Amino acid sequence: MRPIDDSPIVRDGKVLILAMDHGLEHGPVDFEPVPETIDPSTVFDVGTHDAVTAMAVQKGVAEAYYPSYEDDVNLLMKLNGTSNLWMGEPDSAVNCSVDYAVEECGADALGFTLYGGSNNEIEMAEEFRKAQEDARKHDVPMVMWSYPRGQGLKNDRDPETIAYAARQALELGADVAKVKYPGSPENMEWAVDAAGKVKVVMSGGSKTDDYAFLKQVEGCIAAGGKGLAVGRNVWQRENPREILDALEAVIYEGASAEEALDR
Ligand code: FBP
Repeated sequence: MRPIDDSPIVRDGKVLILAMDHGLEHGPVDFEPVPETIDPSTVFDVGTHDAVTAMAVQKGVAEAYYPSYEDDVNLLMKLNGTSNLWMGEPDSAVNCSVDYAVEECGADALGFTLYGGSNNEIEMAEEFRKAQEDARKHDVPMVMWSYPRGQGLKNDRDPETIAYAARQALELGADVAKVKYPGSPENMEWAVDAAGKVKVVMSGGSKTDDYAFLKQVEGCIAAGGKGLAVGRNVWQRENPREILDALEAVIYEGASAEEALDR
């Protein structure tokens, strides 16, 4: 198995995934703040920034747009996903096979959502087992969107819950765990420890101001987190390249939020 640090989606041990699966997960409403982003090419253009190590998209977007970007962007194919129209207990349909993602679409990495704590967790974990083993056969890394949620869960950002989410990624064989930021560097450190050798990255979340966002990323890196998987906090900005410049400084150069904004 190729070490994760040798994967094209890793730069100096760190990862910055630009996610654009929101059209499926949330609907077109997420593109309204910057209407040009309704065109996936606009976001792929942003994904050519050096700070971005991979773009996470669903199969349909990959098929239609990635061929124009394969020289400049690494593809992280999201294998499952659900629309916001689904009103049942959290679940995520498997929309793409590993073989199709790697062999037909040229994926450099794979992504899979697990809703731990959902009544559908058992089926989702079984689906993940197949995807993870297929990923190993192709020697491509697997990123788990590890998002506990569902009937039994009161607070999906509780530090213990986030640490459990990070640990689930290790136990089930992911290479990278994408978790919600649990509120402080200390809490993040517990999640990082729980994940062992798995790289823990924080989820971007809804758009906040530059300083608040960069401060969280700084806290994540200080806690041993390995980067970020972000969507709205980048492409809902009028100048997404500016925030990527700042993220590059914080994630790869260890700059503080203040230093990154002063540059
Ligand atoms: P954001 O940085 O915009 O939160 O995107 C990260 C992400 O995980 C996307 O891949 C996904 O579409 C979205 O968040 C799901 O968010 P949630 O399930 O919390 O609504």
